[in-house]
Amino acid sequence: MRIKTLRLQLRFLAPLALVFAAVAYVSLPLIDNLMLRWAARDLALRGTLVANAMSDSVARSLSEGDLAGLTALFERTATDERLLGMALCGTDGALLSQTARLPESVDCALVQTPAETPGLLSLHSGAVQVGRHPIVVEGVPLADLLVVHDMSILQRRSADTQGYLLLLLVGLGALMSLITMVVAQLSWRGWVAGARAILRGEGLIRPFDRPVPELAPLAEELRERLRELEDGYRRLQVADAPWDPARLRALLNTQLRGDQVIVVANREPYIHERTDAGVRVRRPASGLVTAVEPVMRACSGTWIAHGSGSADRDAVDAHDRVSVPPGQPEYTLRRVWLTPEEEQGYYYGFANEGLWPLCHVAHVRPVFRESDWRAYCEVNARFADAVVAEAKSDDPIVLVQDYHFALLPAMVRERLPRATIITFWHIPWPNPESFGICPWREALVEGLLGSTILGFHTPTHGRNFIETVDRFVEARIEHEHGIVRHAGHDTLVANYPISIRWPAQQETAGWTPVAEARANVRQAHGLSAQHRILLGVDRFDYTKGILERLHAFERLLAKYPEWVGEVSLLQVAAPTRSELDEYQDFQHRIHRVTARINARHGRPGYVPVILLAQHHEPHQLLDLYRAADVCLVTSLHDGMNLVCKEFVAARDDEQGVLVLSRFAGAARELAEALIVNPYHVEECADALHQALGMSPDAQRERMASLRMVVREHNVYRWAGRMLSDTARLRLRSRIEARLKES
Ligand code: GDG
Repeated sequence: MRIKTLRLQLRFLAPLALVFAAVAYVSLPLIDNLMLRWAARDLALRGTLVANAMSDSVARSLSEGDLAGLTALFERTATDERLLGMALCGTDGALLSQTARLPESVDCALVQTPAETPGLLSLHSGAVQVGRHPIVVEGVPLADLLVVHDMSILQRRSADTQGYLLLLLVGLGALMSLITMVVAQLSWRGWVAGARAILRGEGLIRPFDRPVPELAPLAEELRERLRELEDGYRRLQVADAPWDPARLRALLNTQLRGDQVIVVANREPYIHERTDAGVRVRRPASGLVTAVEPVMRACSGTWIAHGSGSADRDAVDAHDRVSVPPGQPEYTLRRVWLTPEEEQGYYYGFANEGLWPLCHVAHVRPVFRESDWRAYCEVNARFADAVVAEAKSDDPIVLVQDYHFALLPAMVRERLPRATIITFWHIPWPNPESFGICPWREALVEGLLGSTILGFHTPTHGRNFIETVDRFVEARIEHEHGIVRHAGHDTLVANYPISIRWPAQQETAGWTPVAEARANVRQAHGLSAQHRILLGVDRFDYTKGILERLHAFERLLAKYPEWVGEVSLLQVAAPTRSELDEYQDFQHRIHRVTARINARHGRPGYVPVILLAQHHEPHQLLDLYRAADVCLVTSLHDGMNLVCKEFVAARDDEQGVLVLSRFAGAARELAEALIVNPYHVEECADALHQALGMSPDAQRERMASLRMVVREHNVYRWAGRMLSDTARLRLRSRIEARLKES
């Protein structure tokens, strides 16, 4: 830092010194010349005075013919060290008298030379000056008095003066440079401190930060401009070119070139299971995995997850790593092992019995146990260890996924302060009143504030989070820009609606044609070719509104009996968290209600509700989506919901109707769906009736519009927007670091 400052100052001082040298070079001879001329004029005047004073004596001596007395007078007068001698010349040029020391070069012939300066005849070799002074008595010129001055004294003085002047100029220059340096140093420090404070988002108004008052208005202006630029940049992103894997890869290879990406998620994307037929690799039913996997493929990073499969340990190397996808490796999966107790406390307990119902506000009471909380803290710390171990530099990009890791961002931030931590909260964030019932609300919020970016699906969830921060922790909030400053660190709270991978053309070319899929699915369930299918695909979770869906369907059959025997509800309910009582109770209840509806409206050859409570392979789901007439998404509260987007993507025939809960994040984007309140049974039954009766043209119109939205708002856009913001913030912190260095 010191060397840089010195170099900077030298760069500034060198030209200043040059300017001073030039001034001295030009001005000294001029000053010298001027002073000589002044001195010559002075001497001429002095000569005139001497001549005037002597004119009477000269006249008398001449009239008396006393030339000897005149010479004696001249000798006395010429004792002055500056007078070299005197001579008296007649008007005819004859020498009448002279002092002994008169230089040889001076004689009365000079009297004939015309004078340029009155009284001044000439300067001889620069060393003497001769003054000619006529002696006039009563108007009659009698003679000319030559007074010879010694100029060498003047030249010596001039040299002395030059020396003093030079010294003065050097002294002045040095003084000015010193003052300039001090002023520059002070203002540079002030500017740097000011700029740093602005970039840190502190502004210049922190009382403990030595404010620079003169910079305050400028700082405000600067910050405002920066924010406007950033906002404009983000707005531009909304309307720009479509996102696809190539664009995402380009972003990673250019703006984030060489930066390591580490994902932390509870769920692993590939589970190795031991079966009778050997080890089998299973893909979990998870919206998160569906969304994050394509990003990892594009950037070849490391995914850290809980190794939950029975054959997981057999598949990893000595560092608990395995390359995935199996057979065509594109990125690394790093498994973290948990004991059954840890899994029980952290995953089933705190995350799924506590945070899940707390954030979904789905009328299931959250359970908070001290032991679960302890396990949650310990497991978060374990995963933070894994992140630090996997990091190849001190500033990796860490993508933290979901409510299982609320404490991890602050833990990683503490050990890798320069890391860019992007946390995505896949579920809703409730209002502060609801969140406030959690005994560890402050710790959770502070943990999340270790993130560089905290992402939610919708602006409402983000706003709820900021209000929660406002209510429970000490932080400075810039509402307009979604920035929270806590513990000297900024977190950008923003919304990034998640989505799915839009299928490529070569992929859709391999799909079973719709007519064939319709026929296959109907045949598999013993339904006639014309039978209508309402489809539900969910994890078997109480937040998904499966019970409300059954009630709506039951109401449809009661209110519009023409559909009885014509339409069935085919519900896929993938097993999930079945270890928990709440889930077991819920799943039993669904089975009971299903049985009741089937008993009430079913008849031989007609099963109103077909409940498929088992895991399905992705290609099976695809066939179901393509075979359905209506897809039902009736979540009571859902961060986004990917099933509705998968349904839309599957319908390249532009047929099929989507009925969508207004409480799913997806309802914000998919306005062409039939939007319903799942708690309103009558409204839902009417929507089902409307969907079943919708003409193919009306279906096409809505589906085409929905497809356009999902194609554009795909998962690459979700990741791309987050990573673009990441790149922007990393650039910003690099500039900030450079400023700190200077
Ligand atoms: C969370 C948020 C948010 C379902 N059954 C099977 C199966 N699935 C797949 C679906 C879909 C995924 O699971 C479910 O995604 P969702 O988005 O509906 O919901 P969550 O799992 O609750 O996910 C949610 C999501 O995170 C992403 O941020 O949208 O709001 O709650 O992809 O197709 N997949 C397979 N077999 C099944 O039986 N293979």
